[in-house]
Amino acid sequence: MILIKWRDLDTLISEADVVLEVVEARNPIATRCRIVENMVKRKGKDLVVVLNKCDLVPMRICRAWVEYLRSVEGLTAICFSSKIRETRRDLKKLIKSFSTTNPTLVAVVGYPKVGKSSLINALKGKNSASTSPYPGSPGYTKVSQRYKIAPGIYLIDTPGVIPVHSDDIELQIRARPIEKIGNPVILASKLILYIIENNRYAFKEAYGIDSTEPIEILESLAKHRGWFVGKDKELNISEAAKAIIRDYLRGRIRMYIQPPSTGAQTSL
Ligand SMILES: Nc1nc2c(ncn2[C@@H]2O[C@H](COP(=O)(O)OP(=O)(O)OP(=O)(O)O)[C@@H](O)[C@H]2O)c(=O)[nH]1
Ligand SMILES: [Mg+2]
Repeated sequence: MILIKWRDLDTLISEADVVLEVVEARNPIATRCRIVENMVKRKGKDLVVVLNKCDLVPMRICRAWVEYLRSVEGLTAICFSSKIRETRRDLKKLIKSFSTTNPTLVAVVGYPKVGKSSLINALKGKNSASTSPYPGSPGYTKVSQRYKIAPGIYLIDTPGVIPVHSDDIELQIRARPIEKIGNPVILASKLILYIIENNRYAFKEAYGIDSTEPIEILESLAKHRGWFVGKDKELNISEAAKAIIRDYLRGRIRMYIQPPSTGAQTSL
């Protein structure tokens, strides 16, 4: 799977006038990339944190995140969803307010699968940049490319960035194609616990499984879907593990992190 090279990112940020850092509204802190933010700051460029996929989160939560990032970190942030017209209009307006040169180059950066290319398509009003649901699945972004979204305003789509030192769960599920994950059961078990910590009923809502035990959940899903392996027809929990990682990435398992000011439930 091709990711953006640090050298290319450095050049891109140097050339850009504004940088949009796309993060998941479901989990903004764990999907932001501080190395990129520091590069942007060092180069004196404008940074906008886009809390994307806000359709997967109650609007009040997304707004509270915007307020948290503004008041605690002094960052400009905005709620966005390629599915909500009002947010498309707001983001376009914000980008235009930063546009002091002609042309204005806006770099769109972030972890794999946070929705960078989808955002560009939504602002362009046309499916020009290719997109895909899972890391490295056909259609993911392999090279940086410019897209004109308004007269004199160009958004630059980029391949995903992965920080070197981090073993965060949000990163681990995005760092490689799902079929290449070495031990999907271990990774999915960690993901399940993380999801349950933030939404006790997530697996009941998604699959009707009333358990909080990772292995029980995996077994139950495999049984329900009829996934068995070997001549002994053992439950194929490895397949169930991959399905859960895919479903989380696709937003089919409801989970979001609360911003600290509204009563944090998790380590931020
Ligand atoms: N619910 C929801 N899903 C979204 C939104 N934006 C993007 N997605 C989904 O997120 C997945 C990833 O979207 P992409 O636009 O390919 O993400 P990307 O950041 O460009 O990914 P890479 O090019 O691999 O780095 C796709 O399945 C999109 O349909 C959104 O606003 N809401
Ligand atoms: Mg892309």
